Amino acid sequence: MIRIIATNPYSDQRPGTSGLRKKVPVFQQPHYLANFVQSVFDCVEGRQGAILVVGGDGRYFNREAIQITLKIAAANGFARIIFGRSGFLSTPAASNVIRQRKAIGGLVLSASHNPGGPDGDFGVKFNIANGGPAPEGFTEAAYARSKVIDAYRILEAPDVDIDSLGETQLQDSVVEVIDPVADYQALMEKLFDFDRIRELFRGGFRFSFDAMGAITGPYGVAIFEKALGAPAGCVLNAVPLPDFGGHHPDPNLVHAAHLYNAAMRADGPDLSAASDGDGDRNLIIGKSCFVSPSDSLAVIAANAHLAPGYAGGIAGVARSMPTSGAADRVARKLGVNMCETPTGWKFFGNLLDAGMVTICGEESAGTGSSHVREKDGVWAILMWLNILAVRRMSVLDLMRAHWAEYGRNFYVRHDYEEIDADRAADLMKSLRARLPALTGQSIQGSRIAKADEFEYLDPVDGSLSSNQGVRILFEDESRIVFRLSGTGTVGATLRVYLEMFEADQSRHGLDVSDVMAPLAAKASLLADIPGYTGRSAPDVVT
Ligand code: G16
Repeated sequence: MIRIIATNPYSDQRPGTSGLRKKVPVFQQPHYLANFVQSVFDCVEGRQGAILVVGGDGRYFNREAIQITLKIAAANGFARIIFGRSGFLSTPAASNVIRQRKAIGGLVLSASHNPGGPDGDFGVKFNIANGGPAPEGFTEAAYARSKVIDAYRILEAPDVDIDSLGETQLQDSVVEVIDPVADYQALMEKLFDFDRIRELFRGGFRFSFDAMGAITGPYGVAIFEKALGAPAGCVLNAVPLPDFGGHHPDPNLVHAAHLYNAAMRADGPDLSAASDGDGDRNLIIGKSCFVSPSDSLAVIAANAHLAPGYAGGIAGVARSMPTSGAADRVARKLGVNMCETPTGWKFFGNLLDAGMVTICGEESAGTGSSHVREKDGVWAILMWLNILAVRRMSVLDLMRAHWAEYGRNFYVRHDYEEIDADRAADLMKSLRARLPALTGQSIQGSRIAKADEFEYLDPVDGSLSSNQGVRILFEDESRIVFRLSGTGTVGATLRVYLEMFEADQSRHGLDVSDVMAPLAAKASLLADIPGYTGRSAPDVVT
């Protein structure tokens, strides 16, 4: 029986860079999740009789959230609701199912790389029919709806068995539980040369993949160990846990420091990799060589043709504005399109749909392609394995060769986390106010060629996104970008992105932090970071 439940709106349900993210206790407030899910559904035109996919990373509160979501979806007229067994379906796998099953869209129950557990984070994100994150117009409409919602529809029914494959009837809807890995694995087998990668492993290639107690464990075991023959046990933390085993499932040099340390040893793995909570991010570290996400994007763009799925070449490359310009150099040489978008995977969707680009990437450990409409951690790792299986050289030698050919974009990101939100806003405001005067000024001996705030005019749908980060561009091609994160749940996170181009090959092996230190000092001075944040050093350096 469908029940209409009266509710009061919450005022804080505005989605950020990637959906609505809050602490678990916030989502556990009466009707909080239901309000948001109904607000989203109210904005989905044509939902009657349509197919809906529900993804999730198995984090704490997922099992309860799935039951609520299924019952609201059934009461809102969806004919079929598809989700992964036990609620597990990585974000890229959900994107694939949406596309393959011609769903109208999907809800992904995840707060991505944010920590989980009773005091951790939870999140909900809506993806549209192309499999990608809903554009800003949609998320703003859902937010507007959430501010006035006074009732939601929900089925009064016993809980659905989410742990057994198969179909069940939920009033007029069919609920279908699928194997979360099978369709995704089939797609990967089409894109990459599994035989060649198997040969690489047979030859003794040493590989380590940390699923961080999150969603990619089952994908890693099925694909790397079982299908490709990587040694059993090379997938670490392979069982998805509600609190990720206490790990912070963010594959960066802080939260995956153990991988980095192992990779720097003489007997370290040839390739170490990791993914995040919901499986869309990736970390790539070769023996004695960390590969920054920006460099990884460039290497993938330059070598994608070595994988069967991309043998015909790529149409173009897109990157978020704060990502380094390393990929631009590759695109220029290949003579393909290069697009620069704001931070957030949702901005790539139109470009991919229009066939303007094939490969996309972000400095925030996200890389992907036109195979789905999300960034894809396991895909990126398979792409690296495929490239290494063909080129038969170490990651370090591959990077050296790449830099020798294109020059090196030294790059680092400094994060100041959980700072006071008002002070962070003041810092950005003060920077913005000084932008017109900064052009032409010198700071510690470097002249500023241009200072502006990035805005993006979508070439496909003509939508304009403003206030997407402050850029300080120097005459020597180095660059500082300041931006506030849109994915945190406590206070504000200031991100400072530093980039410097070096053409001289004899300097390509220099230590990144040494090279970037002068630029970091300029950033600190320009924005008065210590004054506004009370911090003398960043919390996370990636
Ligand atoms: C999300 C988005 C990404 C974005 C990242 C960083 O990643 O999907 O496109 O680059 O946030 O956002 P911010 O700098 O605003 O924190 P994820 O993995 O959290 O979904």
